[in-house]
Amino acid sequence: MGGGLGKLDHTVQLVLLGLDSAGKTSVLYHLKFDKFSCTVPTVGFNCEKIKAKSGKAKGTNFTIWDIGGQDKTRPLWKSYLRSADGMVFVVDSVDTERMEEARMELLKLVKSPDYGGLPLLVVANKQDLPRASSPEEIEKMLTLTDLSPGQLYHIQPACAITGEGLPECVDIMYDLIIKRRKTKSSKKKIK
Ligand code: G3D
Ligand code: MG
Repeated sequence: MGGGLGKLDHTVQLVLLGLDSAGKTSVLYHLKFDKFSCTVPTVGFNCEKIKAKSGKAKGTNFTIWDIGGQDKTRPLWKSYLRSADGMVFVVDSVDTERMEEARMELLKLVKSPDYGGLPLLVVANKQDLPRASSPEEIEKMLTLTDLSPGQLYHIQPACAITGEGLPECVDIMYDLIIKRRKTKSSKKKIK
């Protein structure tokens, strides 16, 4: 690893999670190919490697695992978390009916022993649709402010069709991972 605390010079491993049809695979393909690609419901998982092209993360390699969101794959989520540097949780900003289900899944993940305090980026996807809830509303619906005080998180509005908001996701995640690394290192020093 190396590289000091202000820069990441290893490949960053991210897991992309969320309910089925939230837009995870669309987000992944937009990050990879810079354009919208038709998706089919993910069976098993998709994995793509991307290199950040701009911002602070420029030049950093990311491996992103999109693990499907159907009920039967949910028990698999935890094992991917153990080797991850951060979690991206995608929500459909229009689907308020399933927001409670998304909240429960998210909390289950964050509170699981495998989570280990990973930085969390919530992508409020489908912001192009007229009835999309705002990131602030989604933050409330997902009760993100109730997470433990040490849990680093950020909520980012996005649209996986146009790609709006997605380049920022890479930079925000990068920042959160560095922040967490600094906190971990200062805790070690205090001990
Ligand atoms: P998933 O991988 O989380 O299951 P997908 O979700 O990426 O397969 O997307 C599910 C559906 O939502 C797809 O539509 C996809 O085109 C659509 N979608 C994804 N992101 C956005 C977005 O930002 N805006 C809008 N309007 N639609 C989006 P279909 O029709 O193929 O089911
Ligand atoms: Mg998918």
